[in-house]
Amino acid sequence: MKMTFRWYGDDDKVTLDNIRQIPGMVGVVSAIYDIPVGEIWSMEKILELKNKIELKGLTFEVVESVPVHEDIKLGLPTREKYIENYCENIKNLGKAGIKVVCYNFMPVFDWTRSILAYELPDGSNSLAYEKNKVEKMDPRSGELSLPGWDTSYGEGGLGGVLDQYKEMTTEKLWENLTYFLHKIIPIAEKAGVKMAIHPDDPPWSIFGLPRIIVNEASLERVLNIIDSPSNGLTLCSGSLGVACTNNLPQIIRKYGEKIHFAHIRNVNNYEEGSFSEVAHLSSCGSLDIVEILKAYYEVGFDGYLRPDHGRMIWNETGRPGYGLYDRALGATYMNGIWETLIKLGKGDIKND
Ligand code: CS2
Ligand code: MN
Repeated sequence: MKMTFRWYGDDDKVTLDNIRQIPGMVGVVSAIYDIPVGEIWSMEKILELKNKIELKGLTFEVVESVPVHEDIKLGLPTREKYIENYCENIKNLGKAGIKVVCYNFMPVFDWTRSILAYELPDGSNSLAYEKNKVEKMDPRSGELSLPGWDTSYGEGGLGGVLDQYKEMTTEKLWENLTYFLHKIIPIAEKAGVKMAIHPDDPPWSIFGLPRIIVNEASLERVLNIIDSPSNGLTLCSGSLGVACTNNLPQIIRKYGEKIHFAHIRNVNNYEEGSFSEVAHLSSCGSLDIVEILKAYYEVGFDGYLRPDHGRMIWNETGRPGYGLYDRALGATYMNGIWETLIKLGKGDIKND
């Protein structure tokens, strides 16, 4: 397991100097943020980012994310150009030594929450999703815009994109994903890059838009589209874990070799469909993080792992879900579990 940390580049309040001081941190997960979705990331920009990270003694081997242009998800004729550009990006990233590219196939919106600073009993705050509130929201009203979203909606604005999705069905979206994968996976194989699809967050349809990467059956389906080491998964415990029917340790044991990137986030599921994000410690939420890491250990996971969203604690302010302190605590907690699993496995710690 290689412990990594997400970094949003020079605009991030969390610095590379902060990150390198987290014990056991080996690498940074990042992306180029100032190039519009669908355009080509130049070799120059990629190498500049890589050098910046490596100068601090950290590796840069995972990109999260190379966003997929809406025209590809919509299956429009214009997708050809965007798929070509996507392939160029994969080639360039491969040349720069990137091993894993994370992406998602969610129509229009990335992760969705109803509140960015939900107060937890200990006075910290985190992202939360209140089913009743989301159901009443009108995405066209503009009342909702979350930091993870790309809001460059093109000429027709957000309303225009939503209109384009009016006829979209779950099956059609699967067809468009299949088409995309048939084009990009052979390129990724040649480039030595492993593609890793991130599950939909939350894993159910919102605002009438279909969502397809939601459970074990969808992971099976995506992997069956093309059997290749380059067609793999980002397994996000927090995204899948808000649906109580998703058994994470079971999924990890089943698809272990296809999981290239692990996101560990804990969530507190109140009622089906409403949750808040919490500290990584198992007892703080609904997920058993030890069981999850044990499953990774048992399948011999040697991919990349990162603490996913954390709370805001100790008066920190910044990008919701992506502060320094709580994610650093999460990484340290997980490193402790991992060290214990290794020592138990080697017989260095006796159970009696
Ligand atoms: C989120 C997403 O769960 C997460 O990691 O913060 O923004 C995620 O990075 C994208 O959906 C991956 O493409
Ligand atoms: Mn995630």
